[in-house]
Amino acid sequence: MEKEIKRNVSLTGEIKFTGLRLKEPMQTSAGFQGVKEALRHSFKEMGIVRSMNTLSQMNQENGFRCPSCAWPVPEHPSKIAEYCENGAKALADEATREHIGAEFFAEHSVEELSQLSDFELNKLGRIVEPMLLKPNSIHYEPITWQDAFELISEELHRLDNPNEAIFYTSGRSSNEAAYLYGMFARAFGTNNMPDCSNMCHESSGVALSETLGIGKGSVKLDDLHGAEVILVVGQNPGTNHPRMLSALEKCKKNGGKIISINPLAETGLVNFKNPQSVSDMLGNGQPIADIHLPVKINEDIALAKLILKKLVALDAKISNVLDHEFIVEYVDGYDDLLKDLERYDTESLQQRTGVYMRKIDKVAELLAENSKIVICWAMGITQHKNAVECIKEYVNILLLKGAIGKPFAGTCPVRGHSNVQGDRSVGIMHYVNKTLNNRIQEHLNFDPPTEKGYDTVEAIEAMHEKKAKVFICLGGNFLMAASDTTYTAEAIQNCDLTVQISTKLNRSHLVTGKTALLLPTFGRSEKDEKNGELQFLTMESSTGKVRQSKGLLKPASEQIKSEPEIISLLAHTYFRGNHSMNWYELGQDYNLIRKLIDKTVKGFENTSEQSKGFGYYLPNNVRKRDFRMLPNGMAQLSITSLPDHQLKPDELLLMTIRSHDQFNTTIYGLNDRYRGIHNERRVVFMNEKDMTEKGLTKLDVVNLHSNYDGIQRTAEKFIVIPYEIPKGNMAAYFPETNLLVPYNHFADKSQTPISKSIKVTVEKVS
Ligand SMILES: Nc1nc2c(c(=O)[nH]1)N[C@H]1C(S)=C(S)[C@@H](COP(=O)(O)OP(=O)(O)OC[C@H]3O[C@@H](n4cnc5c(=O)[nH]c(N)nc54)[C@H](O)[C@@H]3O)O[C@H]1N2
Ligand SMILES: Nc1nc2c(c(=O)[nH]1)N[C@H]1C(S)=C(S)[C@@H](COP(=O)(O)OP(=O)(O)OC[C@H]3O[C@@H](n4cnc5c(=O)[nH]c(N)nc54)[C@H](O)[C@@H]3O)O[C@H]1N2
Ligand SMILES: [Mo]
Repeated sequence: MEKEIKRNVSLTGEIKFTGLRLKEPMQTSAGFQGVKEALRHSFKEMGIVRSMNTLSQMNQENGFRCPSCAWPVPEHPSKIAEYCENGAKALADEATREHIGAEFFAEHSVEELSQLSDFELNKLGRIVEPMLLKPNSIHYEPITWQDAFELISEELHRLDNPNEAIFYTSGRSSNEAAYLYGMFARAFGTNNMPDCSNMCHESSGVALSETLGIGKGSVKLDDLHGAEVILVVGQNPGTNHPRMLSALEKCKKNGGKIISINPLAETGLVNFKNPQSVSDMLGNGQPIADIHLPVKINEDIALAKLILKKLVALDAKISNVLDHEFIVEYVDGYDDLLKDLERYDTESLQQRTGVYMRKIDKVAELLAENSKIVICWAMGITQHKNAVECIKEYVNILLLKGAIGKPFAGTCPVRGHSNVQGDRSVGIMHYVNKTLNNRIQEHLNFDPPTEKGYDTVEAIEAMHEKKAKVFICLGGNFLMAASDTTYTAEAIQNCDLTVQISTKLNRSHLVTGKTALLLPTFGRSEKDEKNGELQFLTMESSTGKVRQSKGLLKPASEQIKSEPEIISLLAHTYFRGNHSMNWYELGQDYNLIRKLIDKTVKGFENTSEQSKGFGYYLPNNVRKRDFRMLPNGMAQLSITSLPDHQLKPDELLLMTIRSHDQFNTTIYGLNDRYRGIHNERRVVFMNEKDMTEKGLTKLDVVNLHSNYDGIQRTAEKFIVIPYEIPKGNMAAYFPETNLLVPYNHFADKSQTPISKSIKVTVEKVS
């Protein structure tokens, strides 16, 4: 046994300012500037010819799916550009010509690399060969693929119990890779499959399952185009789902109204220039949001209750404000809801929201007059203690309006990672799905485990308590994505073996278990050939459509392998032929994987064929007003309560948000140009009144502290930026602020960390 050492690795990199330049927040998004920015990134990373050829294939019929967000592609994508600035950045990021391998790691230890910032780490480039970090070393060294598989399999065989292993998935993996991975975890004997959804839309899954019977959204892209009113709640589409703005614009052109509900007036919702429309690019852009409600952080329940009360009051005066026919036939809990709403008085609800009553009245009127209503939401709603109730309260609005299961109306949880929804569909989940388990028994001929596994929070706790010893990650950057960076680091470092199947270097590769493996894999844009046959993969969009993706670029190195092949070879090595599935052949021909998906996963059918062209929709009962999945066969109205944060006098609520130049923990650049921030990430946005109360002035430097259960957590050195944000609220970027999020505070029922409402105090340091 090799002697192990304690590595002196940094969780933050050296904390330094990079040279803030402030400008006015921007009034319009995208347009020429967006395209220019996109091309600037692509050319720098990929070279001009390679960029143009590759971008022209992104999201086109026979091309590859954008690796950025999960927004659906229209049936007739624009030939000019069916991508956005941030999609192009995501592509440039994975298709970079910078590479790192054995020589690089021999020169730089993990201790030294950990001093770099996340931005600097990502810039180093693609990992091009498998690497091993031994227990007594601070340098990664090369290892052959077969030796890597043998090492993992040996560690897995050594465990006393399969539940001592954890299999994490980030949402960029294809359906094929995720399916194989999920089936391998089950065949190995565990449901320990935390995934990025746990930190993301888990709250949506729970709330929608409990109210409507299926944990996914119900709208298709065309529904947004024809909606009369769209609410965009807790979401920043200008940065995180830019192609969604085209759908909102189309809705407006068709006469629809857009309402934004967000503590911040995010650029893009205010004004938008469509890069696909030449006339727009020359003009001033379109104002997207007709009404913006600057709700205080986590006061959405108060706001939605107020809207509901107003709708009920209007219904008493005017006919057809609420859809009584729909309610009688399909909805449970109407009388109870009405009785409960009477308990709240209008003025105190309004005060909590911080929004002018006349603006709320306008929204209530719009909702009263129209019935084709779509509600879109993202992390501003899902990452609070009461996230599930928040979503249910918005579903209440849709149910009273009968805006479910008919054209141009419904739920639209806007998913994050480009295939996070697909990964769930094909079996990445920590809970037990009985239907799936029965089909596994029938078609894959093995008995899957029947005990619930760990989600993200439970996985961290289990590793911390040394109940889990092997941690395998299919993509992602678990250390920086999860809450409570210090605690999570301790947890990971307790493991005997950590394995990262990744494209680019991140901090989860440096803060590791005693032994660590780095297994480099293909990006979405790369050509995947097996035995002379060009392979394709499939993904599911936010609206439940399954489509093919075919990469076209030469892979970053001959020594990297595709995700499905890596998993198939690992399983093949682990089982050595003693299993009902032929793992080896599955990694050589992905059609074989799709055949198994079709057999075992509900709704998938003839996927190799049907996913061609513009793909096919998975069935969705809510679209047919079929609520038989629910206990009494009815959609459920919910009674929720108002949050009580019990803020101490000096505490403010902090939301951790994304800048315009990042994809989750991958930092592409240091600008957040829509918010007027250039060349700096260590900033905190504050209301000027809060600044005055705390004796702070613009550009002061502060430390942020959170205090939960008697434990003080600190994130150091942020520059104070006065900003239009409700009083009592602050915003700063993740992952720098994840140090502040206590691992054991999360949403009820979904266990999603409270990343959008952290109680924080501010300490001036200079
Ligand atoms: N370019 C780019 N695209 C991405 C990503 C990325 O990092 N970069 N990440 C992808 C992923 S995984 C995801 S999940 C999505 C995330 O997409 P978003 O959810 O848009 O991302 P966030 O930056 O977390 O923004 C949350 C928004 O909610 C608002 N908000 C915060 N708290 C509240 C609240 O209490 N109530 C209301 N009404 N609003 C609130 C914030 O002001 C902010 O506008 O984007 C995906 N797409
Ligand atoms: N405080 C705070 N924390 C948050 C959030 C927040 O809003 N606030 N948001 C949460 C959300 S919504 C999410 S989804 C999670 C994200 O959590 P993760 O999905 O774990 O994190 P990412 O930053 O998306 O992962 C980036 C890494 O994935 C790898 N990668 C990229 N492309 C590929 C690929 O094609 N294959 C493989 N195998 N690897 C690849 C690269 O090595 C890259 O460094 O973070 C969560 N954490
Ligand atoms: Mo996400």
